[in-house]
Amino acid sequence: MPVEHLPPTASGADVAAVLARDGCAIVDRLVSPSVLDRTRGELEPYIAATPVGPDAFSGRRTRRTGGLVARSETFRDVVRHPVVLDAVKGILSEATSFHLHLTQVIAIGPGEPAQQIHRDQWAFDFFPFPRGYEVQCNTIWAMTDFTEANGATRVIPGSHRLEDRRQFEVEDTEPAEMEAGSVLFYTGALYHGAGANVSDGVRYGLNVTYAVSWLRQEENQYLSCPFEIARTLPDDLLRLMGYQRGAYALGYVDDLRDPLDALRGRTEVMNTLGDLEAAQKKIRA
Ligand SMILES: O=C(O)CCC(=O)C(=O)O
Ligand SMILES: [Fe+2]
Repeated sequence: MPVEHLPPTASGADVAAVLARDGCAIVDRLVSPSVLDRTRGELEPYIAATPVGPDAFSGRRTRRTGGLVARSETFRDVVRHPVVLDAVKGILSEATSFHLHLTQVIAIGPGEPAQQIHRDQWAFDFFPFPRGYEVQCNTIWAMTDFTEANGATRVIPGSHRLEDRRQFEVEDTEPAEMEAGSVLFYTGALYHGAGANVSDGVRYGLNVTYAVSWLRQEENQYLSCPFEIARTLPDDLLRLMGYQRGAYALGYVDDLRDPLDALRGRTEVMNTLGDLEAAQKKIRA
């Protein structure tokens, strides 16, 4: 079964519906490729300085460059694309809130073999989340065209419903081919992996993942983005990065202060009402 492609006019709810059904979806040309070219241009010195991976899973011919909120101004809009945020909210609807999990340019060099097929949510120490309960929503933006030859992500549509810890081969998967500017969504439960790059060019993907805010972030946003930069960022971006309480109280600072207030140097005690109401609703549900 191939990956479903949605037009650039799709809403976040449309994407979430396909994600719930298939575990993956592509939105074609959601942004102009020039936006991702600009992002890549801003990141180029960091990408050039990034060493290749230390093992087969990371990819010995693959560079993974992170810290993107701090390093690219254009990325700060990409990470908050409204269709993406609506889709993430839709698929992670069981949780009170979600946050950024990791930001990474994945540059797969020529000659890189295919990555092992896996679920990204195995990162949570292989905890067996209930089937159908999604905790993570991933995006990978095509900075260059994604073709089968250059290492387009390989996916198994519908596999988010399968049992855990399965082993699959590349032959069981489909390449998520898409034009630059398009974005592949896949949940943390979907079996997938980076494809082999048998072309002579580098495949650039922009991997931005989101998770429910009661799980620890894979990329530590508080340390990946220096405080001097964080203090200059808008509130909604900071909340997305984790400067907010997850659920009712997770992540508060000292005397029940909101993390954003703490970052901004404000001293008042947090207003708990909004989250308390949400928590009480869950108890009643
Ligand atoms: O780069 C890709 O296409 C996917 C990479 C991936 O799945 C991973 O590193 O977890
Ligand atoms: Fe993955």
